[in-house]
Amino acid sequence: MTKNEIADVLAEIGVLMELKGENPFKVRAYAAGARAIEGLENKDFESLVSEGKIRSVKGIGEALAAKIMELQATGRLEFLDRLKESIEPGLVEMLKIPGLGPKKIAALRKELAVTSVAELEKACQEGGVAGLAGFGEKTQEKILAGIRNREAYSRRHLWWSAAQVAEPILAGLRSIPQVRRAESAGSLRRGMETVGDLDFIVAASDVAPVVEWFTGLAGVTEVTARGETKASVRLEGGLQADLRIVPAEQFAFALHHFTGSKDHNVQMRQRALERSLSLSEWGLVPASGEGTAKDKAGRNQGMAAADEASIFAALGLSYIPPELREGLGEIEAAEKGALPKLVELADIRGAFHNHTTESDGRSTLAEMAAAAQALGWEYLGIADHSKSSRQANGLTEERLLRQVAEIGAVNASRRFRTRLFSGTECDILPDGRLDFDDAVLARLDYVVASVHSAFSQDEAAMTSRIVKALEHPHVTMLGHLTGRLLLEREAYHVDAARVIDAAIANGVVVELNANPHRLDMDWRLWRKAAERGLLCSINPDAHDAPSLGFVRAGINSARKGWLKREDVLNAMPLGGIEAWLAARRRRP
Ligand code: DGT
Ligand code: CA
Ligand code: CA
Ligand code: ZN
Repeated sequence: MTKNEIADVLAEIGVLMELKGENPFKVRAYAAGARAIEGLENKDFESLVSEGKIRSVKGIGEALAAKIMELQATGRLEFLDRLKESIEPGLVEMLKIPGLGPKKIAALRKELAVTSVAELEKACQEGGVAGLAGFGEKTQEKILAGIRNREAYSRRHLWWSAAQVAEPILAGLRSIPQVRRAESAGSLRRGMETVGDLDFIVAASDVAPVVEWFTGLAGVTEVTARGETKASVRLEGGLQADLRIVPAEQFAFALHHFTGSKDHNVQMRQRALERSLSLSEWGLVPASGEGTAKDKAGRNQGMAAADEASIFAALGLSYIPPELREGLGEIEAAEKGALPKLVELADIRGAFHNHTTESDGRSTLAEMAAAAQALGWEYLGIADHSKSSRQANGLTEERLLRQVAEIGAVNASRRFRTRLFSGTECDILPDGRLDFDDAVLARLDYVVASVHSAFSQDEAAMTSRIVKALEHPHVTMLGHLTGRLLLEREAYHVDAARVIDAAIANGVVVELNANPHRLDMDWRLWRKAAERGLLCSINPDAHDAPSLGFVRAGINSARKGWLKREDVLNAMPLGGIEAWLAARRRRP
């Protein structure tokens, strides 16, 4: 097991023990132990373990050391298995309800004897939760809302996790000898932030082996449909996948149809009708059908299309990338040849919102820099949390300035080809002030300002709080505009239009947080905002080195928001960025 996987297990033990209401000192020891090993470089961790010296790390006692060794050696932990068996699964499920931590759940179990989400819902409806110490009416309402949202959330999946499931299936389909072409379609291909189900379109010379392979996939828990040319399966984790197999000459039409969106398809079909043509998943044929050749199945023989571009061309349109197919004006733009040249992953030259082990990240500064260099990035901005974010181990002024010095030294050493910038993810305090003084902020290359507290403020208070921060001369960009966590937590109340106005007026960049759980600011707001001059920074908000790759999810949303390379700050080369940051700091 890797260092971070082991840290996850220790943290999980801490949560489960707290859930059981066990000794707070023991609970804290596991949380602290997890943090302590996260703070080590991978190679140091590995040598400490192999030399049996992990106890020498501050915060790792005898009991933890033994567990770490067992995990490292066997990849399992008997203690954890037994701990899990001793807890009702319903209690663990409750952890996913916003506002419910292990402590509160333990109290609910003790006072009301609830052990399942259904029992908890009933207790809330009967008003029993509001009466408990530390709960109250508001918390009770929030729990109920959380339980209701959970049902809607459970029907969809994050794009990122869906893509991870889809990729090996697609590769597998393509490796079947009878398969000529295979693509994923649907919302996954359109780069939607969440995905209902997977859609695969396959052109094959023989259908049976493809259906056989697909329904027999490892991870299939149920075959929900099996037909001559299609199949649907449910996969572990609840994701459903649809497969459609078509003759090669229909492939482009089927791919276009099942990519959607529905609105886009309706408009495309309408456009075809205006040209006396009929567009469907089968093909493009004369609408009337009078006097046209028929195929073996009696359908009108239509045009051939080797690819989707030919379908668009047949309707007088330039090629519309899948991300734009939402029925939001892409067809009109394609008709005029006015589609934007969308930003691409390869345009990204660096990123600004990233954490290290100094706050709540799990990779050190050097590990982050090495990962950025491996991606070929010209620069990497470090923006650890600020002091008010205590839950995230936010930096004090002293620690921040020490980090600035360290970053300066790393840059001077030329150890990495990637240039590091020192920043902060500075809390916007509930009254709109920043968490650091001007004198400290002035020492940084840039400042990301974010809301991490007082989420329940009303819209007016939250909006003026954020606007006030944007008016601060040291603020370079706004972090995650709404604080939403996709399929987990609703956005806080904020007037996005007013915030966008303020950002434009003050020359502040707004982040497109590319963490797959956030994708915030939402793509639906970007097109208009960018047209009005708002600059976007696609920020992975990485808490470990591999998560720099989250920019890929951010690119999906940026493209859905019609953004071009010029709209994206971190598509600028290093020289441009240095000049831009310097100009930004000189501004009155
Ligand atoms: P999802 O799965 O909810 O995230 O969203 P999609 O877009 O993947 O929807 P899905 O899987 O139900 O269907 C895939 C595509 O097939 C959809 O985007 C458009 C097309 N499609 C499905 N049903 C209809 C329909 O009733 N009318 C039209 N015009 N297109 C449809
Ligand atoms: Ca779908
Ligand atoms: Ca589907
Ligand atoms: Zn943040």
